[in-house]
Amino acid sequence: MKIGITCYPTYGGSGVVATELGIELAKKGHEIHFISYAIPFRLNRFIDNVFYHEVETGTYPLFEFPLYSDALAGKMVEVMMYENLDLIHVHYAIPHATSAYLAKQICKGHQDVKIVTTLHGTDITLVGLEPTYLHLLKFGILQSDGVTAVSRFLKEKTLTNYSIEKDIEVIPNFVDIDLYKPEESAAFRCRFAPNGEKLLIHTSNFRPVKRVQDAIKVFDIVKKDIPSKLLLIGDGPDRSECERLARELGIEKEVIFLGKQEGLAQLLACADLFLLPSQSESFGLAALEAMAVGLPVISTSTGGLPEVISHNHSGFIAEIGDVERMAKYAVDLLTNEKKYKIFSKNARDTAVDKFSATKIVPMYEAFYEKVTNS
Ligand code: GMT
Repeated sequence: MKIGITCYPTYGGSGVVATELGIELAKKGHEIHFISYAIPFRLNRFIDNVFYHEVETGTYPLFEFPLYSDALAGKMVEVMMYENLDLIHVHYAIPHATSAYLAKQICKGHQDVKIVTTLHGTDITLVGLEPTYLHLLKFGILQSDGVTAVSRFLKEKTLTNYSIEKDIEVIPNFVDIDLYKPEESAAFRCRFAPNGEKLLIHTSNFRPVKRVQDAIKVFDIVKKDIPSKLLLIGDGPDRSECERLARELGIEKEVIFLGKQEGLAQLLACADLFLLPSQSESFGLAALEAMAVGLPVISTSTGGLPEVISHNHSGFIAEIGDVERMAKYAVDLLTNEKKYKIFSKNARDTAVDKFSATKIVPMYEAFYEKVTNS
């Protein structure tokens, strides 16, 4: 098939999923056209069957704000027509679904391009609920030829929050299990934990919804019992506050802020435990990537996380904000080698058995077939 893919190309799970999906589909012989305002950050090399079309917003004295949705629709029209797309798959509904709808209408008569929209998270749980976007979001979903959600939780939220009657297929996120894999002697481990300390890790975009401060509070309790370090990867609005908190708690030497990093798999492989204390999380791709490396995850019970992490099996789940309990779980695992090894294996096995590209990509292909034949 000839497939267009639109996503947010910068840091963020939806862009990662969209890019990895495009790469996997290209490997299987599909022709993939990414349409976005920047090259998706995991598309950092030449890949056969993959093309990239940049959306230029341009400027004009009248336009105080860039006209991104229109520019995107315009670029979609070009790619739909000149590359003869069968389908366009947009990731994160706002504003991608409505831009795709507009492009499809313009192309009508020339060709029938199907629209698939994948709902990822705050497009449904936060941004879409704002009065400015609510009607657009609902329209974009209803006008899509096929809609998928990354978890059962997100599907239910969509149907109830927006009183929508629409078939939504749950297709979970996936991970490259050959890239994200356990490593016996992880390269940088002794750089971060030179004296054999345990290494806790968290990766995110440091938005308030991630509650990164809770990861620091959990670590502060854990380190009183166990010599350990906390590795924080990523950047965003809460970073300064997190650095301040680490200084206030007097643990700034043990909390290592690495900022944005590319070689995430290697860094995860250095660690022992992944912390994800989020306020809201429709899936938790970061947790899945950690599990694939063999890290048990300690998370909150929010959103789709319980669909990824099994409590007392591949990790532990606590209430949002219950840092004491999360710390207790962490200490429990880090002081019981036998239990830790079982959890670590369960985490890797879950990623391989339920969330590998081999399992999930064919689900998208089957969905595309269904949509194009409807
Ligand atoms: O929805 C967002 O806040 C952004 C989005 C993204 O682009 O990173 O994250 C969501 O999509 C990811 C990929 O499907 C999920 O793993 C995240 O759980 C989800 N984030 C939230 O629900 C907060």
